[in-house]
Amino acid sequence: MTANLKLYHAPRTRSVRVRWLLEEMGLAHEVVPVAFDKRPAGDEAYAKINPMRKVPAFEADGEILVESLAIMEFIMNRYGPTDLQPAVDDPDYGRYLQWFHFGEAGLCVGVNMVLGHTFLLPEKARNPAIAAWAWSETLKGLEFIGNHGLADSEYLAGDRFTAADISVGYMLYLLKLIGKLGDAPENVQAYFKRITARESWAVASAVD
Ligand SMILES: N[C@@H](CCC(=O)N[C@@H](CS)C(=O)NCC(=O)O)C(=O)O
Repeated sequence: MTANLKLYHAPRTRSVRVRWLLEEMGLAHEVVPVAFDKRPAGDEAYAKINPMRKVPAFEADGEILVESLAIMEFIMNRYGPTDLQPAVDDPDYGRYLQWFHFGEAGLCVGVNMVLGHTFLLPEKARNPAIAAWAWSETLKGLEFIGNHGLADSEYLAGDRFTAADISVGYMLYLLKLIGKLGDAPENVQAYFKRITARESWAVASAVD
């Protein structure tokens, strides 16, 4: 029986990751728009889906999940197998897992603090020292990607596109949106162009 899959989505947010994965896997799904012009996201009805009123949320045959990377793992394990996720006995499994999580865990603190202290907080609440520290943490992450993740391969987990590229690729997209990707190492910028040349990206990143 076909699964009933719903992605609660707002353009430019982390739900882009899940949309990108669903497109890559060719899984039929419904996209439910969540208002993101004010915070928290969505309305009171959406609070029943995600009590934190953040995006993404995902519904699979009535079961609801939040956290973009957990949702991706759930989809790949339940509706795979897929080449987007190397198997545990694949030599690239370890590096895949590392970069998959690095996209959120490793990069999130720096990028979120840059966002907060450069754009999101009211001007009076922004702290230049925190913004500078957060940017240096973000640059450290970008250099790690450039010097290690992409040192000997076109993709983070080796010679093929995987969900690790979706995970990290979203953070690069966020940096691009705030005008900061131009400060990333050149091979990281070239990598971003490479992964966003895929057809699946055009659908995942659509803003209307
Ligand atoms: N770690 C979570 C982060 C979710 C998150 O913070 N989403 C942002 C959009 S990218 C959001 O909904 N922010 C609205 C808010 O914080 O009120 C994930 O990966 O899903």
